[in-house]
Amino acid sequence: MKTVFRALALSAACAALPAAACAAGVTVENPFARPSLGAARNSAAYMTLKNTSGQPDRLIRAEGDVAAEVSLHTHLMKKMDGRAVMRMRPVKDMPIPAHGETKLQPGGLHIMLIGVRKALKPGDSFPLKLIFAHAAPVTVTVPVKPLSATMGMHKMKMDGKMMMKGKMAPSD
Ligand SMILES: [Cu+2]
Repeated sequence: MKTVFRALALSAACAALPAAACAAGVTVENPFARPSLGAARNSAAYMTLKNTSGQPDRLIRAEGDVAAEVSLHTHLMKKMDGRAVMRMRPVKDMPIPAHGETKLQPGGLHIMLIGVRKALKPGDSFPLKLIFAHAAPVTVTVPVKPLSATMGMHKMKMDGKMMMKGKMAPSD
């Protein structure tokens, strides 16, 4: 099931903006988050960002009341004691190519939710506001999916490419 959210504020804002800015647009497909686990109270949100315009754009911030801290993160593989270990780190922004897309997915780019205000369970949902360098802000409703559904891609990717050297660290 795919859900498409469109940038709504564009037409209203267009009158006041140069033509190039009016053309800017990002749509969000298939947003989802994983449940928060145990006492850690952390979660992560994933989605596909599609740039419908002819100019590159960037996701520069995400905002929401769902967690004490909402930040842009990526995963990196690091070697520790000869083993490959997943580590997260914040990123300044997430580039979205002109007429292209950027996928936020388990094991890669994600919107980190640190300190969720209440435990997130499958079936819950919450709003998240996405702020872009050019396109109008988009607020999406993010459903929480079961861990098995959100880890599926992660596992496949890891098994295929990166599991040769041993254990994964717990990753958010
Ligand atoms: Cu993270």
